[in-house]
Amino acid sequence: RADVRPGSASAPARRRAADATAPTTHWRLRAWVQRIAELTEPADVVWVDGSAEQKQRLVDGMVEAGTLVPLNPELRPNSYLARSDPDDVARVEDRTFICSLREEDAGPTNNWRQPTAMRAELRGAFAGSMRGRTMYVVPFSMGPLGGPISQLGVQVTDSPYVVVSMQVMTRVGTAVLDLLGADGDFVPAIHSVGAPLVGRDGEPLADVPWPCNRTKYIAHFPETREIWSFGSGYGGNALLGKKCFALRIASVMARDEGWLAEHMLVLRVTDPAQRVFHVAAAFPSACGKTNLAMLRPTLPGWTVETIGDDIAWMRPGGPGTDGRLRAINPEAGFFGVAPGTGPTTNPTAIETLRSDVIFTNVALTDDGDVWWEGLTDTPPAHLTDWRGNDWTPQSGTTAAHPNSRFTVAADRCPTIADDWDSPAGVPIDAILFGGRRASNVPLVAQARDWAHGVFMGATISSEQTAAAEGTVGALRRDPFAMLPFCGYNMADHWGHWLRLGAELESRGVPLPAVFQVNWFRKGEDGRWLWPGFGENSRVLAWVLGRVAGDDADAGGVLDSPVGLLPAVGADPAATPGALDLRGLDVPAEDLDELFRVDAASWLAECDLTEEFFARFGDHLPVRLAEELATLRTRLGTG
Ligand code: GTP
Ligand code: SPV
Ligand code: MN
Repeated sequence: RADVRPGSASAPARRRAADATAPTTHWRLRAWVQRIAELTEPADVVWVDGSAEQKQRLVDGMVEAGTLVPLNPELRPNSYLARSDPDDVARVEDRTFICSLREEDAGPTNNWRQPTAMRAELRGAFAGSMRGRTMYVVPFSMGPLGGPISQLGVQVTDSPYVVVSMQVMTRVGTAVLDLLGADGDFVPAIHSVGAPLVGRDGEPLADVPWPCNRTKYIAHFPETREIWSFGSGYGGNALLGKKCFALRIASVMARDEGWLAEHMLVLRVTDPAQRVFHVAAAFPSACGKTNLAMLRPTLPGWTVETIGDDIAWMRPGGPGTDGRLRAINPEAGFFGVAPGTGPTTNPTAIETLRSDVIFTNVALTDDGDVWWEGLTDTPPAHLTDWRGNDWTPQSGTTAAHPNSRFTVAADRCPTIADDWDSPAGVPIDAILFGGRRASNVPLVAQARDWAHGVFMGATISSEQTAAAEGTVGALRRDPFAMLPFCGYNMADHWGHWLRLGAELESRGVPLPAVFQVNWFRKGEDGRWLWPGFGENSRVLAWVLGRVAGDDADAGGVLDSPVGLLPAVGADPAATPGALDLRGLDVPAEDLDELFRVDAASWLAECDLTEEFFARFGDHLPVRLAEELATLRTRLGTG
């Protein structure tokens, strides 16, 4: 603990004090920590060693401060509830900035700020922002320690909630400093909740259980690979290893170095013949990644193991391998959506959440456990809601916030693969792109080739969810499910995918097969047409049958304008390539509707795609304009 109390020290003295306890010889890291301490003026500086003891001290302190409510240890051992400020409940996309040197490198879908101007603004916000608080220094690894696909970062933060969450979500502590050695590279990530406890004139300011600031900045400097986050303590705004590093900064690294950083789950499927496949899937926020990653197949004989639920880093295998794309999960925990998670929808998650969980913004039961919409069919008669108010089923509000979440270590998950943290990753056989679409998009369609697959990814649109501030339900383009997460020009991202595919193909390396899926199509009466969840195993089975080539020339596959569709209604035993619907109770007309391709609606969508593509000017890869033309031709015009 280094004492750097305000008023007690001049700037150089404060610097020296910040450095006094640094457990590393890494001079750049030490100098950076000193500079941030000088700017933010914390009362002291604590290096996070990753130990259980230090973590427990932080948890105890948060319980004392009212930030964490301990849950009933008999019902939910070693678990806590945090209630955030009601204005700090989700990612803030309109306050998320990509500060590349050139505006066109951020592209039309990111908020760009000129880096020098943004630095000046940030300095103003961060000046003295940690006064009276402890600044924690959190060295972390995204991916297994020392792995060939992994990357290191150091986050400073004045939020103990963030420190403890980072310890669940990433690998944190002294082992990372050992890897950094005296001069290793790391991504610097500065975080402050922006709520000092001492005013500019030295007057004390009151603390609250969830400090934050009305003004927020989630700023990224792609060229210098820095992250500055101010004003929020929530999720992707504050746990900087996650979206800020593992997607926005890592996507830039990946572009420069020939790999991929994607908003994707990764899972392993074993079929009844014991064949093993790996699938990566990109769905926008709150559109089903965690659920698919933890899927319990309803099809007999199939098993699914979880590797990751939110982010995948994929690289072509190096010398001595088959060269295929291999994926790791760079995280070490799940920050999952609570509402909708129940024993019938996601029993695996329910088991994962038995103990050792931090819940945020769910409801509290009278016996000290948690509840959220969808956990049980019938809500308890009385709850304390996510704002801390009395709640009954008559209240007319949700008891849990729609973006309430659980934070839990990956190894608590009963379906986690034994080798989920293998540094070399797993070879990817299939890639799925999905979204939340009440109409138009079929349950599943296969891309005819890689470029068509990239087109599918580039044209995803999805109804907006509560994972970010904004209008829930509004349809928007979310290419690759990366709209809020791509650290550079989105069209260049498509170009990067096309180039990587072409390069692998030219080396004779098999590419993953690409599919579009949609679990969320609705009937005219507004109900889901597809039961989803465990039944999605039927779609996985079809996808992997395609990958394995089981249906060659069997006629079970239909060549539609939007991609290859499974035959529906045929006997899958007699017709390989047909969708296996045995034992499923979905009316035939619903199945027809699930796969109906309405040419007029699709042509209207093509017009919107053309407008969307036009925003990217000459960054748009020609190949994607060609794919759009092909789609129009297949739909019957052009
Ligand atoms: P982020 O963590 O925000 O990236 O979300 P995610 O993509 O991991 O989504 P998640 O699996 O948490 O699901 C979000 C919501 O969609 C939850 O309320 C789920 O219950 C619901 N959901 C997931 N899969 C399905 C499905 O197959 N059908 C239906 N109807 N709902 C689903
Ligand atoms: C998402 O919004 O995609 C999430 C939650 O996974 S957050 O960590 O807040 O980004
Ligand atoms: Mn996500």
